[in-house]
Amino acid sequence: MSFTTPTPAPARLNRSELAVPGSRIELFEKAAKSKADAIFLDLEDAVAPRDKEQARKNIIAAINDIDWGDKVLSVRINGLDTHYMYRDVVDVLEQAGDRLDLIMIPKVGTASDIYALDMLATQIETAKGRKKPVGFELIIETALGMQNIHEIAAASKRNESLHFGVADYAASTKAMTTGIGGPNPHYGVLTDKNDDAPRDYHWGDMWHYAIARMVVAARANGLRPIDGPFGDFSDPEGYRAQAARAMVLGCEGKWAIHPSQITLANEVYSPSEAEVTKAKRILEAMEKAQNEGAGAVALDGRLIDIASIKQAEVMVRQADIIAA
Ligand code: 1VU
Ligand code: GLV
Ligand code: MG
Repeated sequence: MSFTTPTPAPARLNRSELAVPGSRIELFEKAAKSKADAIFLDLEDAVAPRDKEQARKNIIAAINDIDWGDKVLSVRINGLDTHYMYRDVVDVLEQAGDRLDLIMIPKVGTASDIYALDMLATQIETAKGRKKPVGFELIIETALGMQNIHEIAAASKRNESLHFGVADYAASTKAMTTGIGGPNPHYGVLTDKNDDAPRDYHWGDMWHYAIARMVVAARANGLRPIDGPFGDFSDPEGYRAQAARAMVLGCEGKWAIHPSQITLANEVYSPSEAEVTKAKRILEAMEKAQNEGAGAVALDGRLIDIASIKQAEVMVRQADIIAA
């Protein structure tokens, strides 16, 4: 290991994160009663400009009045390039009580964006005597943000998670696609015409680089990487596949833009009983091996060694957090 050890963000269950427009108050109670691990009440792109001020008031009242149970509760503020942002932060932090856990910051471009918000949040918390420092969840959804992701991830002790905002990212990088997440038929490879086998077209995952880069930046700084939206809420299989491929890369959860996606995310991001049993067998086998002075042994015809302990612990720890 390096002499530098990332400090982990507070451990929170973040398998599903439900997006709830701040202008639709009729959804708030339903969201609070849902099975989502986390909720963000939105002031940004799901709210039309004429509704922004009312949405802010709705959200403050909802944070104070609704029983959110043990959910992680967040507010997505407007971007730093808008005049809404300062009042989002000031009003929400001054008027919403300590039930608020996080502020979600969209379209983060540079570490200075986070510095500025940290300063503002710190001043408000000090002035108002807020007991619980608010954490930050950061959406990486622009080319600039993706370029500066490592500095952004390290920019504040308030940072808890990085989120991949696939829709804005596609727009920012001028990707020729109008879907929100998911594959595109033009992103694939055709097997070579000189090969003897019949030609075959393989779809690829056009978001692989972005998600893998986000996972590295998040983990190197002790943050949770979270996959963003999948717009086609009439396609549960598509959602499940997108969630699963981000999960195996290291993401801890995915947004739900519709209640039907919550259970799918919770299922995909909960290790199965078989996976947990296998991980526990690895830990037992390695404990035995180490007691006998061995570093590497065979289990079911496969190599396991000291790295396998750490891999298995990831699985068991997630199962423990879910069970708690
Ligand atoms: O069965 P009921 O009538 O009691 O309830 C409906 C509906 O009210 C409810 N519901 C929700 N509850 C809580 N949170 C939600 N976000 C939510 N959405 C719906 O579920 C029941 C079934 O709803 P539906 O199928 O009739 O859905 P609607 O036509 O009402 O709404 C669909 C949309 C997609 C518009 C709605 O789900 C929504 O607004 N989702 C969140 C959108 C959002 O926040 N977007 C920003 C994040 S994504 C991004 O920034 C980039 C793309
Ligand atoms: C989320 O905000 C997105 O742009 O996908
Ligand atoms: Mg966005």
